[in-house]
Amino acid sequence: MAVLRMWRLRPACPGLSTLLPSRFLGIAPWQVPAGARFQSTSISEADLPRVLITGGLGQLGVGLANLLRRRFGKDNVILSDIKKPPAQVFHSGPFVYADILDYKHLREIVVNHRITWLLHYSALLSAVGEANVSLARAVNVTGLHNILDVAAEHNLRLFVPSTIGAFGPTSPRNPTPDLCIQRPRTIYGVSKVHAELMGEYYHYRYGLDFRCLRYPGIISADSQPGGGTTDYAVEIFRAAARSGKFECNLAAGCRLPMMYIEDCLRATLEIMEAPAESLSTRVYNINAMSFTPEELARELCKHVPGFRVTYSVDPLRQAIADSWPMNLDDSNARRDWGWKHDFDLPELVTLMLNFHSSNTRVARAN
Ligand code: VAH
Repeated sequence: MAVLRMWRLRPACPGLSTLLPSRFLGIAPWQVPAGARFQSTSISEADLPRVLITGGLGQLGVGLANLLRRRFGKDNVILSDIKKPPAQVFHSGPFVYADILDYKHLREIVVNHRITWLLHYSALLSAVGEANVSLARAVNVTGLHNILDVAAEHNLRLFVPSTIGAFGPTSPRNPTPDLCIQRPRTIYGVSKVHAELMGEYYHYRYGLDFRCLRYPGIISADSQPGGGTTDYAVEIFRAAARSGKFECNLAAGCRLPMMYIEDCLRATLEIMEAPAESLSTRVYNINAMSFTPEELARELCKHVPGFRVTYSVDPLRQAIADSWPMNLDDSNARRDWGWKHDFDLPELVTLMLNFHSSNTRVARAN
């Protein structure tokens, strides 16, 4: 059934007549006192955000929940997904079922848990999105619309991650600035450009506190990637620790921006806590390092002598990667809210191999 978005007249401010979806039924964002500003210093109990993370069982959700729970208290951060959580996730803090395609249920969660911040990670990534375009459109576009509406209705501070995938073959690639042509060639990239534009629209039209970072490929040790084009850069470390060889599905010279997960999660918390007046825009690039598979393999060989990489290029992933930036210009983020990365390629390789080597030793011992 097509959702009929009836809009109802509500004055946003003198002279500006603004329409709101009748399904809001709630109070308009501007009628709710602006959310407390969360400084990176001590926060009073009353100012602690009540956080909901959607898509919480993906590559970033659990790590993000752990970081925010350390900052704001375990019970103030609710992880959600449509899948059952592993036991250790379930016992690490509040977890709820949340289907972003079920708008009414989303509203119930926001109201029942007194949510004030929403970090929205439900999405199909680049490669899996191309394999199921209709599902990617539903989750990444219709799901986002539900998130925007519930955030505007309840005056939430909303974070939606964007990606290097929001750029395309006609974007400048090295470096890629915050503002430039964006004509991505994947449903993932198109949906993320849509998310950026819709988030900005809701910000300027309804006062929604929307914040967005364009992530590079994120490299994590204790969580799996979600079916993207940069997944090789996660999988190669486990292979190096376990077998000493790896078959790479991108070309040896394919340069992409990458970031260690700790930098990514810290940047997300920092943008969420940044004073609104420090933000010159609502969508920022963040950058850390940029490497090719052969550069990564060379760094790995310093730790794993004899490590061998063979190449079996996946045409789909290679075509996507060839349309993406090689480096992001993140000067606006560094100027506006003090963003800076901590991990470069040598530190990344050391950290990732230490994790996988210790896990491999444990696996062999058992
Ligand atoms: C993907 N890992 O490859 C994701 C990410 C920067 C890329 O969005 O689709």
